[in-house]
Amino acid sequence: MATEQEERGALIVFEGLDRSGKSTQAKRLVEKIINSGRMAVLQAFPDRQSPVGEMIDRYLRGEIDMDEHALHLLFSADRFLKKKMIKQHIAQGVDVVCDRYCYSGVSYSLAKGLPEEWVRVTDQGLPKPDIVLFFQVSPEVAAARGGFGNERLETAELQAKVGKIMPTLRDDAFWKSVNADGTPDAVEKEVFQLYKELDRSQPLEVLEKI
Ligand code: DGP
Repeated sequence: MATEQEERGALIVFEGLDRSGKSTQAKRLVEKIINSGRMAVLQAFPDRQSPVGEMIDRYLRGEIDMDEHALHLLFSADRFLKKKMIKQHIAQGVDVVCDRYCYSGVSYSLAKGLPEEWVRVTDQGLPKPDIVLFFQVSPEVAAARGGFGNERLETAELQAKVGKIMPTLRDDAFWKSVNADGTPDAVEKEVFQLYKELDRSQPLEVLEKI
């Protein structure tokens, strides 16, 4: 009798603006996957607990200053340092759910005025997401969800720029828009429906262009 081939895990990325609800929904998805009998892990970027992420965290909280190019590379390095973990989990059938990925990296750095060609290459070679769930929230709903936090990049001006840039990175082959204006339960349902439609029949790919 032929042995049953185990399905690989999937790489699922949540992207969107601050206050779009993506962190809450990324956590909910992991719980829902686990409750449905699969294994899943959550990976937030930046990973503020890692040595590289700790430097980013200190910058974001205003404790240290940093050259913008160096900061961009640290964000990319933070993601590359998780490449092995992501690939191993996926090979073992574990889904990896990322709260932000390289699309935040490119959008924020472009919003700050770094050179486009350079910004777009530093994450090439990362595992390619099977799906990017792009959280779209209307300005009115975002405003009703409260003010920005106190961190360095949480200004209305920068967020507005990021909001214009991020949708331009869209790749219709694997980006899906999520209406993030809905109730948490409605958004959770929409996300899980998209999750269930994932195609795991091909091997995990490498991100060759952003
Ligand atoms: P979060 O922990 O999700 O609130 O993200 C921290 C802040 O860092 C947030 O303002 C967005 C920003 N950010 C996330 N990823 C990147 C990145 O790769 N590059 C840059 N420049 N900023 C990022």
